[in-house]
Amino acid sequence: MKKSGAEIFVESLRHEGVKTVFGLPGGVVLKIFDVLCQQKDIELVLTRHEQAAAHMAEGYAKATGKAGVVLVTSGPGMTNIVTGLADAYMDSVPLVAFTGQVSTNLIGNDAFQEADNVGISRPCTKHNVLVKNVADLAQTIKEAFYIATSGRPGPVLVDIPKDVSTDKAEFKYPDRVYLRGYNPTVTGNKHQIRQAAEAIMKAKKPVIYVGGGAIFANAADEVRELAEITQIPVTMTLMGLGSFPGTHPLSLGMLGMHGGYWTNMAMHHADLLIAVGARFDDRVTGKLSEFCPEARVVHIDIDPTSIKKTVHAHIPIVGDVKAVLHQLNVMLRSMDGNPAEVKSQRAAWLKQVEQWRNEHPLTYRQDDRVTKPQFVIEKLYQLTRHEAIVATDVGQHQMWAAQYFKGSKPRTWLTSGGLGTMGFGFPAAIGAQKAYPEKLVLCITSEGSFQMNLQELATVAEHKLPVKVALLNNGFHGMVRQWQDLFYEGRYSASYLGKIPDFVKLAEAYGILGLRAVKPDEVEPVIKEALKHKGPVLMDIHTDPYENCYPMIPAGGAHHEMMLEDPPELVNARKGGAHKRKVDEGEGVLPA
Ligand SMILES: Cc1ncc(C[n+]2csc(CCOP(=O)(O)OP(=O)(O)O)c2C)c(N)n1
Repeated sequence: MKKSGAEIFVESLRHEGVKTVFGLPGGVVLKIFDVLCQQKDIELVLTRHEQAAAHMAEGYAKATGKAGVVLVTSGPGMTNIVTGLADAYMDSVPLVAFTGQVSTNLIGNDAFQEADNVGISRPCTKHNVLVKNVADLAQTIKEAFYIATSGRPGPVLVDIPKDVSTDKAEFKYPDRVYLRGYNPTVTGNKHQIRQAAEAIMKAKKPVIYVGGGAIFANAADEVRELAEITQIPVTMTLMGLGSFPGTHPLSLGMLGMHGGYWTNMAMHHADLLIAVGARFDDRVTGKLSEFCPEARVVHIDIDPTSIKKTVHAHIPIVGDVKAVLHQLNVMLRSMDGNPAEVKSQRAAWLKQVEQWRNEHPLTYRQDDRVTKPQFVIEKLYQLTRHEAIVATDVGQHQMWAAQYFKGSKPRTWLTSGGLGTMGFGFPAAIGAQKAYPEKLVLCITSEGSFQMNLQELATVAEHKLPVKVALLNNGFHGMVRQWQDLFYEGRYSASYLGKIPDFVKLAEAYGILGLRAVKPDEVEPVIKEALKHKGPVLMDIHTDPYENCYPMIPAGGAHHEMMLEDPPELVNARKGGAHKRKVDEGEGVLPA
């Protein structure tokens, strides 16, 4: 029996095991929404803004490893997901976005709510396609899921014209995909893996540098095995956090612009860098010409175009990170049966790293008047017993969370790395909570980012999703204010957020619990109460408006050129300069 395009759509999603779709309806997708509401296998989460639907799907995908699914209408529905697509593209998140399109006979006519969805999304999708005939729909959906989740994952957009959703065709879901020219390499080249193993055995000061690719490849066990058998310390990118336990003695935590002093020093002095599913982003490398000046580089990545893109790889290995690390570990074990010997070889290097860590650990000064943001993150970390899935927004709070929330498991750290999208955190947390209703999901955000998608308070309320939002309220676009203090003589151009809503009342307006902590001694009781509460909670936690995030590699600086605290000019300026005036005028000082 023939089925309509809308029925084929739903059947195809069923075949892909899709349980949740995030979206918002409109004229050209009404038929699809109509079929969706008449079945029970796939739940539709109605979001209040399409951008949030895309970030929810990202959160879902990052937490589960499965493709997140988005369904929106043509025109503004599609343009509203562009940020989510670009975000997913930069962070290699598997996403399948279905967009409605005007009927095929109207395409190109500037029809009502027409947009060139394929053209607009081309630079920010791994693949995109306009379905012109209902007979192609099932095959296209099969390919979309395959492309989104295989190789280096990424977003795929499928554009479905209105008539394609209503036309009928025989339905048969394909059981395999063959795409000429798309065949990701899985197994690594043995010769290159042997070279890498030999380099590791010779190295005196090696560092393993892990990116988000290790998480998508489910390679955490292999990373740990590599580190432990070779006793090589491990640093992670912002996207790689969780791929190696942050509390492990060999963990160096995050590297790069706001990485640890000891971490960046280890990078600067390393003689061998083993890059695993990482892409040498500029926030990681700092000044390229002085990046790891003494190191030979082994670069393992599924995406050949990532290799040698910015940093020369002496030993490039293309392949699935999990498969390659397994091969490498087997080879290393066969080369060296005595880990204790390796340990003694590494002792001097590990001692040096420890010395750097002791010289300049992460620090902040908490008094009993103003709450330091780092203190809040530490409290959240302790009181959630390190068990939470954490989604963050973008800004200072994100960097402090990366520094102080030492994740131990992959897929429990959801953040926007490549695009740095404010507004990502709250919907991403909702997506993760939808995937794991029973788990503790925490959103660490700040008033700037939160206000970019706060309408989704309605979604958590409606679906009774118990997301705990910790909003570190410093009254500023804090990261912007930090740069203005450091590099623009304290001229706070558009960083001060004058009119901030009463977040407790806002939460209550949506029917959820709102809590406030103004003083440091109120922080712990508020977090405890939030964690005890069964439903969603919005915690408005007032933090020091003028705290800066360190260490920091200033733009254009190298790993060994970190700023560790406010420079004297800033301290002095705060006493009498422009910065002081801003404080005197009451800017950024939150009401008690
Ligand atoms: C959508 C978007 N717009 C602008 C920026 C630039 N930006 C980066 S951090 C930041 C301030 C973030 O403020 P807030 O969310 O309050 O976090 P805080 O730095 O105070 O912790 C801005 C505006 C961005 N990253 N994303």
